[in-house]
Amino acid sequence: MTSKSIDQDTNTPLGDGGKRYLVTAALPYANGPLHIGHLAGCYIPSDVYVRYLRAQKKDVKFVCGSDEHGVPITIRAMKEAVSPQQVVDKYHGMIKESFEQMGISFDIYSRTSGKVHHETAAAFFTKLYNDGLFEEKETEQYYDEKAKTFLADRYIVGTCPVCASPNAYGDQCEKCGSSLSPEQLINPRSTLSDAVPVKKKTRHWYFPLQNYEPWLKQWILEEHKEWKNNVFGQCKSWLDNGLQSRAMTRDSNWGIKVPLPDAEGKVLYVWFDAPIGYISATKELTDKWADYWCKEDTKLVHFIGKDNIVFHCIIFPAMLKAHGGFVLPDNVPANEFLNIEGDKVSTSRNWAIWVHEYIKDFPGCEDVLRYVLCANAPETKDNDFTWKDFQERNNSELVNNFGNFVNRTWVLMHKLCGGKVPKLHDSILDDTDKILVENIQHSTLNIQHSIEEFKFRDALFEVMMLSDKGNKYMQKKEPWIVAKKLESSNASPEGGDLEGATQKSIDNCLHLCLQLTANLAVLINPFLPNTARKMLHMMKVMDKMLDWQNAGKIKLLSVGYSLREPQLLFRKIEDAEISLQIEKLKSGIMKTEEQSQKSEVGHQTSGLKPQIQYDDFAKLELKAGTVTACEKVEKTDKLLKLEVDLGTEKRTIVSGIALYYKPEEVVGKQVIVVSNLAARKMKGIESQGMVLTAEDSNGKLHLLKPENPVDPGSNIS
Ligand code: B3M
Ligand code: ZN
Repeated sequence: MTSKSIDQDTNTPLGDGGKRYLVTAALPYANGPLHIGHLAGCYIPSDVYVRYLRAQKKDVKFVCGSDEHGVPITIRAMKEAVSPQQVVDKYHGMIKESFEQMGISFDIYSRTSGKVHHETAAAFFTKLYNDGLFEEKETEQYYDEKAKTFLADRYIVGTCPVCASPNAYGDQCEKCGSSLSPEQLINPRSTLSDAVPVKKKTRHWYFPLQNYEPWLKQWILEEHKEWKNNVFGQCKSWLDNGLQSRAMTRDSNWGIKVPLPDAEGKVLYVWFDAPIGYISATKELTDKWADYWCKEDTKLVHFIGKDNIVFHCIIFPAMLKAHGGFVLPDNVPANEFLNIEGDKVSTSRNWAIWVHEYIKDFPGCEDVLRYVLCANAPETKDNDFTWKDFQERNNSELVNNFGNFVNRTWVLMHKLCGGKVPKLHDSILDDTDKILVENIQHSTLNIQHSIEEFKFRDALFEVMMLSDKGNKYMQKKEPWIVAKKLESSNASPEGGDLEGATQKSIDNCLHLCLQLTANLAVLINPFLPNTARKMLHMMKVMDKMLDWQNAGKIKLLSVGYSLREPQLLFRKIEDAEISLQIEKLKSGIMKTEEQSQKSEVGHQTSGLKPQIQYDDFAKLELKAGTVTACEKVEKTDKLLKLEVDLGTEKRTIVSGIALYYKPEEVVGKQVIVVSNLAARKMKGIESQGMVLTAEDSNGKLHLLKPENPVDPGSNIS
């Protein structure tokens, strides 16, 4: 093989006629910090793809931003007892910073509370409205009469009909995972006011998805058979089940106001406005936004998690089609979910690894996380992240394979070749050398094909295989042994020929290892950009070397060029660091379990209660009372019926303490009564108030009483 044939161009273009690309990554809700499940789901893959396209010199824009509307935000605001605006301001900033630190290279990270977005989304709605594409319908929905507001499913809690957890939401029970509708909850209550919700009529604008069904079937099931199996499969099942009208507005005061005259208190449905956020972000990014959204030769790619498939493959495309004038997604490569240590990520249970904490705990190891999340990405099925696997991959794959190859090459080049790129002696290239060169070219093609097919795990694996081949090549060539031989032959009088041949073979080995290192920098760059930069520094070359067209070439470093000292690319991660992380994960979840137990004391409902003002507390009337009679409520295990003397009156109160007290134990005790609580029927008995209890760590309830006896009816404050 001659050096000319070695250096042939192995890069096929993307085969897309030089299209322009618009790549989007799902807009994360600004209701909490970023966790590694987010990164694995769509931000690492989209970033790898975009970095690859940029290295291919493609015209590409990469847009994202915070999703700042909808119920997730208002719920968080309630939890933190602040306004929705404060919530989004806080988390937008945190999320943006985490993305930057992880090297997610958006061209713009916008937010849906921005002016451009409000205008864009409202105009989109108006266009569909003016074209007569919405159906206006009146339906009955749950309403909180105290808080004077309609309730989204998430705002309703009650007892789960499946597992009897007292804190199930109107759409899902987080304890047993059942998905529910508010009608199924036993004793439903509003999380806003604790009121029992009532059904009330409300008017909304519905988008008739069924009208787009034939077109969607043709477009997805016939024209996009190449979409990933998980994505195609979900679309098919939605389409097979038949589509229905979907409300595109909600009753709320947080969101984008419905741009119609008589629509007070109505906002756009968050899943109507959020995807339009991709358009608004592009508008903010460039005056040429319409090139990316309206010109047919744009390739629009949405990276998302699997729970967003229907919105990106069915609803948003139908909206775009209805509006007209926009391109449709070319592909929607959705990932499945990443579990942690065998368990589903749950932010409410704090079973999550937060990106900002990782960055603090492992400074300078951002690429390691990128590596592990990509090497173990949930591309075709849910996958598990474990700290042990993280350590193992770092130590054996990054440190011992990739890092080791680069380091060895550098150390030996300094030792045996005077710190300069040695010559390549074509005349003595042997099969081992030629195979290495072929491997570089072959891997390059495999890597680019895998990336273009959104198979980032395979692509990264191929890069690692190539550096492994480098290690094996070096091991076979053993330039350090050759050098020893050379040294000893120098001492012998007839060493002449041997000397020439061996120095040449050392040169060839290190020349090829250096060219391989340069290739590895190009190939690893989309995945581990910081590592690629470090390698550039060691090679004293410019960013331009990372252009994809250089991949597969073996003349990237010129003969005689002097290179810097080696710099370690990765460090070993110790057992102690890993144990610490595992402990941290487990103690995080323990803390939240303790907190939620505490919040259940006194039969609190949800642990979601916002802070209250003194005036709220003052609405409660609490009195001391004395129990004068008590009996079990028939046909229940848990309830006792108490007669309580409140001084001026007697009350009947039903209390759930039968498992802990015999009726005769209660008679004569002083108790604390919520005396202005609306009466409630329990098992046919009207309960006229509530007695307060404390729950111990075994879940046992203890009646509360004044420290010393007081007159019945005494005020408690
Ligand atoms: N914020 C949902 C999510 O984070 C949503 C994505 C919007 S993309 C337009 O799962
Ligand atoms: Zn349940």
